[in-house]
Amino acid sequence: MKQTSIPYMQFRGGSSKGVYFLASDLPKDKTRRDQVLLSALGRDASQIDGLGGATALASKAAVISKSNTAGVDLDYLFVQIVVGENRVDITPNCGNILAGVGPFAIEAGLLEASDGETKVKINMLNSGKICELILQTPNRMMTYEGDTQIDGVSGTSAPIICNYRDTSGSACGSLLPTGNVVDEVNGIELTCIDNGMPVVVLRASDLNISGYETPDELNANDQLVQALESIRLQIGPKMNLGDVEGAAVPKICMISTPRRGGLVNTRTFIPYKCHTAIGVLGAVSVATACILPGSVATGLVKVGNHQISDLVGSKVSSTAVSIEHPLGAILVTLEVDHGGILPKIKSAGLIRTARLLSRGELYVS
Ligand code: NQM
Repeated sequence: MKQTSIPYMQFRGGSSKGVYFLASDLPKDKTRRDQVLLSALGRDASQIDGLGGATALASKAAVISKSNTAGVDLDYLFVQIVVGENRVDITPNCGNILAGVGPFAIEAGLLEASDGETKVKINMLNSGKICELILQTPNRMMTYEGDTQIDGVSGTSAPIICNYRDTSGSACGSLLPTGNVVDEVNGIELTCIDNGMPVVVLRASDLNISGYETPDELNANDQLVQALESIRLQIGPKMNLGDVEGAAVPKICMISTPRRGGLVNTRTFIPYKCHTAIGVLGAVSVATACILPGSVATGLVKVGNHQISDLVGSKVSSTAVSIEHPLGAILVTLEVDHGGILPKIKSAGLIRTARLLSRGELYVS
């Protein structure tokens, strides 16, 4: 079989792993591009014939180019290779893979690094939203070494600061895609939100679980998995996502009271298996749901440490909230404008790390 080689790099981005390409190294035609990505990562559930890791978190690709948009450095398309289904999904974005986009651009010579720190503005093509990354670049070189630890990744690395601007309605068109703060499906109350990632937030106790189970325990709970999928299929079209059977969104997040001083505790299905932690933009959306007056989080979130209640009535304020997940927590800094009827998240900041794992020629048939 004749093979074609394509330059690539593989990065750990946050708590995910992906294969990164220059857009100019892939076919322009979208159908052919997707076929190349499927061959590159693997078409079947084992992904034995590609670089994918046979889990949703390691079956991801990024396609990157210089941006033509004024004031923006890069365009980034996130591609989820749906494990075992021989197809891709470009509806959702991925904030973990995004963390590797700046390092990739420097390594690939698309961007020049400054001495010390380099700021990179990225247009996220999946949502049309902007994120600014701040990278550590001593002596104008990308460095991966540092003291920052993120839950879900062993060891420490250089921090990558990710500042998302106005992420609301990234895939659904509005922050509250159903038009309601609370909806009900199968007798269960939900808050459907899209602040960077479409997520259905519901109380773990309403599904007869504690919310502190391990992801493996939840994945093995057939009754729960079926209940979540039934809710997702019914609410997906009402979130402007059309028929969501087989789709990567909406994610579905079960919340409970925090146990480690955070804002809330989470278990998130992404959407067919429980995340070992939580996605970046998923966490931003869940944090937003938790500070919406009247959401399903009312009474569950721990405002004490974070003074969320102090924000109400103020104009713009910045607050750091910690979202607990199975492997620890993720800290999200929200800049909130409380001037309107609903709080508006002006920006969300997070710290991630990334590491170049390999680079070279990837062969596809
Ligand atoms: O929400 C998992 C991940 C993600 C996506 C997912 C992500 C995000 O952990 O921005 O990062 O929810 O599918 O990489």
